[in-house]
Amino acid sequence: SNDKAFKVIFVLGGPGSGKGTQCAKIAKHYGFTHLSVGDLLRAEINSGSNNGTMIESMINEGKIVPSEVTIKLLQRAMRESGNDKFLIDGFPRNEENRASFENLEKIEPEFVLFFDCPEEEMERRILNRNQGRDDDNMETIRKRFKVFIESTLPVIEFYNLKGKLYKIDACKPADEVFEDVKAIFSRFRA
Ligand code: UP5
Ligand code: MG
Repeated sequence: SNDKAFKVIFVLGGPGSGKGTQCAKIAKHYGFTHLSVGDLLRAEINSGSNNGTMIESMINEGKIVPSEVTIKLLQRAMRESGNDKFLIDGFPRNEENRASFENLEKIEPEFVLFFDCPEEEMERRILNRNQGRDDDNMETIRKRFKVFIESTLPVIEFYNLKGKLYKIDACKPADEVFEDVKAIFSRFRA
């Protein structure tokens, strides 16, 4: 837990919906620290950590890594950033992630962005990305889509019912998507 008044925004959306792309723009424009939990997990694999092999096999199966692991990585990154406002990209991915983060950190998100994009477009984007990600193959992509629908959509619906969800059409060009993002952030400027 923490005693500082951290501001957290969760950024959700299917695989390849453009979370990372939009978070980079938001971070730059509004001074948030962008924490992609997928990137933190990949860094953990590359660091040769004890958990590396487990994390790697879960990512290759499109499965959700237990929140004991992801929340520790998030806590460390938040502490090391020195910032007090965070875009948490790709987390919480299931109900267990959501409840654990809330219980441990005693933080609720300010709001939640949902980048909504059809699967055909997400698939096209992932297959064109060419960044050498081990999970960017058709077999794993299908598993990632399935896990998103089964586990992450219910979290998105949870925040929708709380009135905290902002759904954005992510199918447009990235700059147009960012215009819609800015319209949402402008309502929350203190
Ligand atoms: N692109 C972006 N926006 C575009 C636009 N508007 N028009 C056209 N092209 C656009 O974008 C994907 C590609 O599309 C890029 O080439 C981009 O240029 C282009 P990107 O911004 O990278 O999309 P993003 O949503 O970030 O896609 P990503 O593949 O990173 O999403 P995933 O949710 O699949 O991946 P993540 O890294 O978050 O997680 C990977 C795995 O880690 C998970 O499957 C899971 O196994 C594990 N994980 C956990 O277990 N727990 C966690 O909490 C998080 C991850
Ligand atoms: Mg990403």
